[in-house]
Amino acid sequence: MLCFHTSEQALHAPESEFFRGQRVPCFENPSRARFVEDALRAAGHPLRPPGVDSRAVLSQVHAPRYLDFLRTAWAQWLALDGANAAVQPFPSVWPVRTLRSDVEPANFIARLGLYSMDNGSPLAAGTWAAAKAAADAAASAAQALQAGERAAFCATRPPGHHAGPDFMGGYCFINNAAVCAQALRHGGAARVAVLDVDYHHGNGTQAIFYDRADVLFCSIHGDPRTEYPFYLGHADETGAAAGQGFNLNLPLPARAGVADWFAALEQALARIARHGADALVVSLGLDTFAGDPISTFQLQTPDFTRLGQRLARAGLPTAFILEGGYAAAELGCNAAAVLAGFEL
Ligand code: SP5
Ligand code: ZN
Repeated sequence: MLCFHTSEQALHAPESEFFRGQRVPCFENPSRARFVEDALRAAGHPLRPPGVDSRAVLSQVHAPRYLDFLRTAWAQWLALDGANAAVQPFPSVWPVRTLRSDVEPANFIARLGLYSMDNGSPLAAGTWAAAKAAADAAASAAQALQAGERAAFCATRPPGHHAGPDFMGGYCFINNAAVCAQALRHGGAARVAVLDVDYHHGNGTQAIFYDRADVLFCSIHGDPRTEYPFYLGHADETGAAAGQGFNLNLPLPARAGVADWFAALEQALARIARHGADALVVSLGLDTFAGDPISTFQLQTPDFTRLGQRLARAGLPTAFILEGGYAAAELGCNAAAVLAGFEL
């Protein structure tokens, strides 16, 4: 399968995140992509850098002032104090209900909070370069499908599905799956489906397409009553305005078993078939793996082969975008298992 990778991914090297008040090493780190690249290469898949500039598509899925902030955030941070080069900033204040988000504060940390949903996604010197390269790969995957490829895989990071129209969070900055779906629409696909199988609900992707009927969003994830991102992903979120009926959430309880997970997959694929999509974008989180350190589902490596096989049976041009998955050493063989199943 045609695979895209980016050397820029290594430039986004977040050091730590907070867990129960303590700093712990960031689960989302450059080794993840290296494990995936190595496994794909070993399995004989071609790995290429992206050839498409996603710039025109980015402003169709994200707010211009958010993109301006992300692109210049590190320079703004350094402008405060040259010593900040050695420090990765976190937000500490957010415009929640009753507070205003229309006025950009002059204070950098306040701006960082305005454009963040959590304090779990540290900015690094190369965050913009890495996120933009991953978005370019997503746009390149869309172009490959339009040129007649059956499928393409983006072995990229940082992930994207928590990034909303104007905010980062959940290790995500630019919504790569949304970029891919929008690029497919731009390139002539009348209807696109996004299937999000990451352990966590793809709140950003849902928000970006919530009032649209042309892009169907389906997600299987841990119940937000107990699992991140907590504030979106319930079954009663079915879309708004023209998008009413074009959002399907299939939350499963924490620790749900493999049979329940594949039953939810059948429900999602039935809805996708009814959509009459011209192309499928898979937000491929591999944090449903039993060995994942921050998640509770039970999938084993052979289940990822079964997933790939089932997705191939949907019969659609398919772009896979890597999202989460934090058992880094097993990430490569699990990703390769999906591709092997798809090509069986
Ligand atoms: C793309 C993606 O998968 N983002 C997930 C972001 C999750 N961030 C919150 C992590 C909370 C860690 N909880 C650890 C529980 C260990 N038992
Ligand atoms: Zn996840």
